[in-house]
Amino acid sequence: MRPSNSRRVRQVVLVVVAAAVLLGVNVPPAWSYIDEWRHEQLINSPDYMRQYGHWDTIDVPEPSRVNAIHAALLSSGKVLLIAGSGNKEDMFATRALKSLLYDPTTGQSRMIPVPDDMFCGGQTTLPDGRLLVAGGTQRYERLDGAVTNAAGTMTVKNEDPNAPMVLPAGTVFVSPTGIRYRADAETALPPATKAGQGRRTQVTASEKPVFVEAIDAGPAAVNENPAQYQIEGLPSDVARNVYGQGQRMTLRKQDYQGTNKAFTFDPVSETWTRVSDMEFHRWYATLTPMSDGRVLTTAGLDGTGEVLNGQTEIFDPRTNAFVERKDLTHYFPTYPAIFETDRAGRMVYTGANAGYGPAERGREPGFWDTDTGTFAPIPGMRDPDLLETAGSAFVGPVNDQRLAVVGGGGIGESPRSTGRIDYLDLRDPAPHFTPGPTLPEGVRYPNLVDLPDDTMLISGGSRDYRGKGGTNNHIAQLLHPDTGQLAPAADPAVGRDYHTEAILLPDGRVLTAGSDPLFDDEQNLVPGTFEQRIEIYSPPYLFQGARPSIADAPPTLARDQTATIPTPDAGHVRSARLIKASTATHVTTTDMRSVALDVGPAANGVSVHVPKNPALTPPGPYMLFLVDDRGVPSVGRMVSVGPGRRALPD
Ligand SMILES: [Cu+2]
Repeated sequence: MRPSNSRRVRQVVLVVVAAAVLLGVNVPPAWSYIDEWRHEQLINSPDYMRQYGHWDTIDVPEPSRVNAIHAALLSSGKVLLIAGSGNKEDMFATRALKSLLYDPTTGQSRMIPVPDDMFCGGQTTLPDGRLLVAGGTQRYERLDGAVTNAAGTMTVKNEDPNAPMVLPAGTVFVSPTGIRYRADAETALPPATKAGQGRRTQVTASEKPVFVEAIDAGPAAVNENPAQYQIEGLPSDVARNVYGQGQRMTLRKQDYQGTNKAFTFDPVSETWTRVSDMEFHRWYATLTPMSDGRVLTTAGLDGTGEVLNGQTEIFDPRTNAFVERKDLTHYFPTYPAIFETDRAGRMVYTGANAGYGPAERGREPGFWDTDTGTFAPIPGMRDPDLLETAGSAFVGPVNDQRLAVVGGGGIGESPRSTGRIDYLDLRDPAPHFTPGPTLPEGVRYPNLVDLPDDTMLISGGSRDYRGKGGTNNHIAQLLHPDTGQLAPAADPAVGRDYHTEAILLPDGRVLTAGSDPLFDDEQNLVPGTFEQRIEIYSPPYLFQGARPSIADAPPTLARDQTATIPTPDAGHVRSARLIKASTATHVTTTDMRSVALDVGPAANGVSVHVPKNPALTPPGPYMLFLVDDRGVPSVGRMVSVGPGRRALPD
């Protein structure tokens, strides 16, 4: 293995210090100065940057600092960093909910309030370029010992087959002994369902869970037994049909709760719009774009803090609504890494996930067929118990159908992590994981970014849970898909553990943001500070001299279309890539993909051909890159690709 950058620097410094000792210079005070000076000299030298690239730290001015939990590249070329409450309960309480629009070409930024707490929601880009964010935080967790009022899940039932029922947030449920509990969210119940005829008619009540909390503090409101609860204020004829069933009301730890709200962000008007609610409340949901333009919505914690039991729904951008798919019931932990394969409707779950769920359920990687609902496990993963907080992504062009699973850690607050990289070749007749290289350090929360030269940047992360014990990995690597091997990249200055993200910019650089350490010191005594600096990586290809250029590009490209791309550098262009404008959060970047286009000659430029298979190119905004014979990419041009197999209107 090659020495890390810091080791290379130390070697240089050793030589300098040895010389200083010979000359009788006072070494100890000189050491740190020489070390730092030599380091700066080295990492800013042209030779170094040509080989390892370069990082630039951006200290965003105070009014524009956010706790970046989510990042998305928009079709405008700007980056939206979403904080919501930013994992700060005081911000949640005062509804100081933020997003920051950052323009990487000018460095300008603008704060845009968000209409609800999108902290830890799911996200993806829609075919028309809007960003969809679904779910987020309805309520912060309460740890053991911090719970003052007994609380629990109320299953609200509606036995009336003729009328839906909406119970507003704040609805009060009364126990058989007269204790009052208040619901923290609205409950919308459809009518009950009827089956059969006449006297054989069977009515099945509709039901929805809602979290309720005793109005009075103290143990008197604890009730460990199931009971039926009346709803305060309902007329008696309605109360016959609508009531609550509580399992137990306790003072135990309460997990985060998800919202059912969903919003889109329009990159043109730069405004948020509420769309229809999800069928389920979700915190830590995964949104996977599908080849037909719809969005598969899976997993999360529900409105009572429980892991969803496999309920799946699909968002349709034509109706702006979610519809449950009752036939899709596979159980996943939160933020499961689910990608669409090159067969429309056939999903692959790499086993990577982030957050919540039992050790024994939903952890196994597999193919999930959304046409049949079946799930087929994929064997061969190394360190299968270290997949929480792992990263996964298509590596190289998506046409090659090869995924990499990178790093990860044990479940929950486990100190264990791995540097394992395993590959999965979906083209194999019997797909199975095969061993790839190992990172120099174990890593949770690695940021993975596909670059236009087909390498993948792996950066950031920490060895222990949320950077505990000062374990942030200050290293970066470039994974080469042709050899399957790693090469060291320059070291980032900023450490990034939990709540971090990275995305490719149209100019070929990579923006990294966020990091939410549990502690700021190695002794784990000082509470952690959210990292608000942005750091941008310029890969080695930006230090090789002139870049090929794109003189013009069509605003849209269709599947199976051949288009001429005018360029003065046609003689040197070797490849063309469409890289999807992706979103990133919690190691779950399900919409990142690079599509290889066939390149041919054309007058005053090159011709490019878009693959016919829609499952390779889900509709939406992409960056078009021309790449020359040295692996140097042009600046990316934003183009819209689509529509899917079920055509979407303009
Ligand atoms: Cu989170």
